Amino acid sequence: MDKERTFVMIKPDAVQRGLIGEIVTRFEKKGIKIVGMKMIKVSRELAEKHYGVHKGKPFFEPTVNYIVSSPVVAMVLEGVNVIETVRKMMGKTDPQEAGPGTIRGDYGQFIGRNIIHGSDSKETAEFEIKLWFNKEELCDYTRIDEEWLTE
Ligand code: IDP
Ligand code: MG
Repeated sequence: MDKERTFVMIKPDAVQRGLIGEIVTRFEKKGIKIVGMKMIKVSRELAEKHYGVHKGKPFFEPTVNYIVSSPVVAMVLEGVNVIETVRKMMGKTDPQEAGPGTIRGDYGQFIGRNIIHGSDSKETAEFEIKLWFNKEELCDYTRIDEEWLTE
């Protein structure tokens, strides 16, 4: 089983509402490995690059304004099928539609303040990890519970 990496961002509303720990804990307890993590005040340039695929859409400017409004926690997570697993754990983009038990479903109410970002494909993950992290900021290591995660 091949491991992959994904980019996750705990967005400004979640940082402001004291949800960093709750969210990180969910990934840790699932057995997903954190290989990079930092808090940053995002520049407009970085936010615009990150949401570049949405340029021209009505929510582009508001979303960039949201992301630069307060610090975020950026993370790289590693695991088998982690991109899809994280998307499932996050729930649908609109917290009103995200199911209970998902991060957006449990902690958010409105699409413009939806708590968390996670890469949506292998290609996006590769692009976003490179955009947000230097190689030296990512750690290769073994977690002691790894052998107990699989048969
Ligand atoms: P995703 O974050 O689930 O991948 P995308 O459609 O890629 O969803 O949208 C990127 C982000 O833009 C969303 O997470 C949300 O913060 C914001 N966004 C998307 N659609 C809307 C909208 O209709 N109103 C306000 N913000 C939106
Ligand atoms: Mg997206």
